[in-house]
Amino acid sequence: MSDISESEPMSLKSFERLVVGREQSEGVGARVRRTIGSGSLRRLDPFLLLDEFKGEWPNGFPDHPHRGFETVSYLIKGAFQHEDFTGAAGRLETGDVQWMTAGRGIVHSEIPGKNAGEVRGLQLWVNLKGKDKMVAPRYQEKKARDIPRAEKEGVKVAIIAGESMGVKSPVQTLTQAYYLDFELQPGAAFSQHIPPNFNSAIYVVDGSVTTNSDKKVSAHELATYSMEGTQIVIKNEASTKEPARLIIIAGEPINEPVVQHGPFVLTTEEDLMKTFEDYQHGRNGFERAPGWKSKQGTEALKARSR
Ligand code: K8S
Ligand code: FE
Repeated sequence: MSDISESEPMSLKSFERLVVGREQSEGVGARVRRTIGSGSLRRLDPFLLLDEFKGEWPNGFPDHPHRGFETVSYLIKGAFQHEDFTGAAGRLETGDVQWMTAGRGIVHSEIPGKNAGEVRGLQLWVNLKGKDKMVAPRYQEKKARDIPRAEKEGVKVAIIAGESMGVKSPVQTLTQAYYLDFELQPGAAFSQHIPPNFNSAIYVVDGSVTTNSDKKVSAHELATYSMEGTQIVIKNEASTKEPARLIIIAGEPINEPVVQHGPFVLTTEEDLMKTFEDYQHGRNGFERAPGWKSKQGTEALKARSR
């Protein structure tokens, strides 16, 4: 067992809720499984949304705005291309992560790589504190080979944010958060420390695991935990005979009102109304929004209409 903190007693969190990610249509021709942000789990403060995407170019998410939070895109398989209204563009490959602070405003398109075949990825939305919502947008991109990793007794972890097995991520998050990707061989188990008073959950990507008090969680399912306690225990039962892959997310609750309309997340009705105006008229961070069209979004939409 790892991550035994000396300043706090070890105490097991309790399993709270299971949320099944069912496929739904989103974007343009795209299918996602939404767990956080769905009808059965409105949010898990500070997390607003967790979507698992599976699909192929030219389906995806053409030009759309964001304000007031961070998006974390993690490529499980294939490639994803993004292009924003400042002209910045890039490509995520398998295992790469993009931690994007939308802050006061981003307009961009996110589309599976052309010729990348079937693409699979996760996107998590992390809310920002009211005081941080209008920060300048920024990207933190990490190639798979630059993500810190650790390994012990049949358990491998990639540390995208936070800390595991004594290894820390260099990613800076405005809202304190953990994002860990684990792979467990059959029969392997571990215990992960989560700071006190964080909300936390696991999302199973492949296979199935058992967690605190022997709750079984399978692929495309999210399990949430009590705020009380500091340890999450995960086991891949030997009987599964296949590796299991899951992410742990945890974050410090913001405890502020959430006033959301789709991709705009503010703390007051007034700020939300102001955001619609800013976006429409190109103000306060949305200067480049009016009339902007991404090249890749235009190309994908054209390919779809043929
Ligand atoms: C990208 C856009 C809303 C919205 C939410 C009401 C959401 C989505 C997604 C992705 C996945 C993996 C990788 C890269 C998108 C994220 C949005 C969005 C406009 C409005 C509530 C939601 C799936 F369904 F489109 N992208 N979403 O998963 O950005 O409106 Cl690697
Ligand atoms: Fe987006």
